[in-house]
Amino acid sequence: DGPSVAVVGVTGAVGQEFLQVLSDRDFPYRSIRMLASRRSAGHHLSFEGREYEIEELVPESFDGVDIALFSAGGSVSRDMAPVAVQRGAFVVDNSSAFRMDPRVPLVIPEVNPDAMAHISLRKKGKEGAIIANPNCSTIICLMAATPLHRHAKVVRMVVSTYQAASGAGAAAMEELKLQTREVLDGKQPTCKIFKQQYAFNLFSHNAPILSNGYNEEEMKLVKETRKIWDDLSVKVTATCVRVPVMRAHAESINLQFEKPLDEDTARQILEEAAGLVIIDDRSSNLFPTPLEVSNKDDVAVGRIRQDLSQEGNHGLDIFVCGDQIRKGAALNAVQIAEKLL
Ligand code: 11C
Repeated sequence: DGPSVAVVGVTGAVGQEFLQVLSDRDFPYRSIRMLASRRSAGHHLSFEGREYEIEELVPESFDGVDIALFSAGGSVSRDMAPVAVQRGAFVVDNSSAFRMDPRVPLVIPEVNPDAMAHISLRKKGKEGAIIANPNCSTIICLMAATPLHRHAKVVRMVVSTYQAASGAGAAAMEELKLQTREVLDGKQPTCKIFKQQYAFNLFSHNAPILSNGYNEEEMKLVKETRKIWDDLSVKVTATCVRVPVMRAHAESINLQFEKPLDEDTARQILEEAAGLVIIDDRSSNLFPTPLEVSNKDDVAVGRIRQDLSQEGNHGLDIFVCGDQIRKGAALNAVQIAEKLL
């Protein structure tokens, strides 16, 4: 008899993936509540051979719930996660609402599990707690950068992302499909989610631009990396781009290290790291692709090479791909929930 679980935002792309991952990993739940907005309430869905009615998310939804997996956007999290905690639930929150709150651990289980070591179902009092899931770009980046950082200490990291439609939700994925058909049929593409043509194009990430010229997605990479590595001195800069790919992000990462690190040692470190797969076949020019990692748990790493612009083996370039909905969101959250057990 495992914990009682609630999935908040069950009709969304990540909500649906929560269910898939819970099932794939045989997560030992006692009961499960399917929660969404009023619009979806009353609809039915089947999961692991049972029919469930989707319930409207209200404060009482959390009575008796041990673990609530949230992916219904920042404002729902801001409103309802504290309510869930007050009613005794541990919230694993996929939104950005609490990530930078110093009281809230921001966790990638392969990277910084100790940040949530003090929180567990067995030690639960009357109130629960919030644990934040990092942004997908940060998770995918740090899965590969962290093992190298542990070895040679990253002093500066330059990230360029190629981000999939899924990061903007199920409606953006539908828009990409629709636009692709429309453009091939010679029609004007429908632009509802994004302001500009997405199919057969790419553009700077759609997150709001801040006064420093970075967009919010880029600043998440900067701030979340510092928090997860518990290192305020690490220098991070990023350029985030939306590309017409369905569900996996790619990232080019340039690393500068305090200590020398040669590419053979780096490859060996990455081969041994949990949650990574190496695709680095120079002779056939085969490296990670978003399609290769789609619907897979592992983040793929390739193009592992010395950065020739840095003296004395102090720099490396790598290219990573990871499924945005899975390791970038649902899988990471379920792994956090497993740690709570
Ligand atoms: C994207 N990472 O790929 C974004 C979406 O802070 O959880 C998720 C934003 C977040 O567009």
